[in-house]
Amino acid sequence: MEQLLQQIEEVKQEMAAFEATNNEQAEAFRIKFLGTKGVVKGIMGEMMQVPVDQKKEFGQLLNSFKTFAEERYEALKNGLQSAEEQSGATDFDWTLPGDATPVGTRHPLSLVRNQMVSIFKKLGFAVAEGPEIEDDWHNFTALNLPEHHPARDMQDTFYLHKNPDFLLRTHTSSVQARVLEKQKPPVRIICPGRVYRNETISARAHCFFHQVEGLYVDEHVSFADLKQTLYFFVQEMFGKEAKIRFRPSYFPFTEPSAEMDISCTVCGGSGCSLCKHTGWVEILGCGMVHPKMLENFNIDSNKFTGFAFGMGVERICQLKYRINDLRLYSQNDIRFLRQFTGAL
Ligand code: 2NM
Repeated sequence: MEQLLQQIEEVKQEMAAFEATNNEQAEAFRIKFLGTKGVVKGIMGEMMQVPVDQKKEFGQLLNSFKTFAEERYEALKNGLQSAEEQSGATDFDWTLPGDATPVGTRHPLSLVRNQMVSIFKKLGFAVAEGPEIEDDWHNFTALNLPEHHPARDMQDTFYLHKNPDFLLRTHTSSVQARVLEKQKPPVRIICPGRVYRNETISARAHCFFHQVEGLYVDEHVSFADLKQTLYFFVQEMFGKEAKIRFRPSYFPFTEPSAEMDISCTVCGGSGCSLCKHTGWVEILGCGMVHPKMLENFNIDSNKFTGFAFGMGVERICQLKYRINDLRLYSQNDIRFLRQFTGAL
């Protein structure tokens, strides 16, 4: 037993004196002392010779010996690491470019909607949002849509089966109704959002699309203000060369009402297939807010006037990027979406 104790002491001293200046030397320590045929294993094997009454004491001694060897090995490795850090000598090339994190691209409708919003913000419009599931009052009645107006038809509107007083909003005017309920004029808002109509899906129609509607109510708001606001929008969106024209139209919530065209974005007005050789393409509907609608919100229509407009984000996007099929917006075809990398 004495001999074994002495051997352990010697090995400990040898381990303590062991120096490693590189990985190979540390590995040599591991193989010599901790390897499967190493010194520590060998001494552990001596346990067999130990008399039964001393086994417990010796077992503890051998365990602490093994721990000593393991700790010494860890210390050698750590010493190498910190020496490496201090000298800066690593085999990692810090000049390599980083691994790029793959990111998606913004959806073209988001890009165009964001641009529309930022243009109207320059004119002092605030953004208002509201629910996509609406009630009849906010989507139709409050907006002066008469009881038997075709827009209310089951064919055009998605009603909730269980309670047909609820529906999927057919325009974001419902949000404007909610704002007028709470806020006294002056009101100057735009409402971007998704709207739903019961249409058969094709290249030119979808059961949902996106709108940006605007509303401005104050004293002395005129049709001239409407024209100038929309002209500013068109020049910012399509460039200074873009021209506009108004055609009389009809909407239940505005009187008078108009549709606005811009000079064709493809041919500039000389005539092509996009504008069907008219030189003009329609982009939005607008008008002066109907006095009956103002009165629905207890706004004195002798004191206050307002203008409103509504346009489709898909339509603006189509003209900007020459997209010819509405279904592309919702198919999530990566080949389509990737084309908008870096746009705007
Ligand atoms: C349009 C055309 C004309 C419109 C009306 C309103 C409001 F606030 F009075 F409810 N918002 N948007 C409007 C007017 C929308 O879209 C073709």
